[in-house]
Amino acid sequence: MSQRTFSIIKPDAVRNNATAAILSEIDKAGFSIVAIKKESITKREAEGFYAVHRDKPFFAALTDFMSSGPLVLMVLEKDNAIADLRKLMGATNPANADPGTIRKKFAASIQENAIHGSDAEDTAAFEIGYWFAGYELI
Ligand code: 3AN
Repeated sequence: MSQRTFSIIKPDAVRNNATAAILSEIDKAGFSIVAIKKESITKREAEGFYAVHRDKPFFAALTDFMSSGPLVLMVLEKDNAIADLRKLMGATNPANADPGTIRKKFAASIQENAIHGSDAEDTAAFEIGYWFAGYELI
């Protein structure tokens, strides 16, 4: 069944001029782009987005990184979108990511790992609503 997920091309990948290459991987994997925007986000916006991680030791560094430069926010759609995007992304730590995955190809470290994808239906709904208004998703 057709499903939506939320994704970010993170500041490291945008800085490395990998945006178009990552969009091409997403396209080849059969996703359609429902909405897309390039933005610089504030530290406070990053903290709200990653609130589930607020007690983790990497929270301050992660939110500094996510607010360090422009990123690309996207809503993607296909059958089984949430699980399929996670597969295409590869493991959180690129050192453990399978060959051919986006993180294997484009990520440098567990923090600067090129792409975000929602991990479940409830988080996808929260994340889409956090960054996009209803009128942007028609
Ligand atoms: P994923 O992005 O694979 O769902 P999460 O949700 O566990 O991974 O972590 C969210 C983000 O936090 C990761 N994408 C990564 O940028 C960062 N992160 C996760 N674990 C670590 C860690 N041990 N050290 C530094 N940053 C981390």
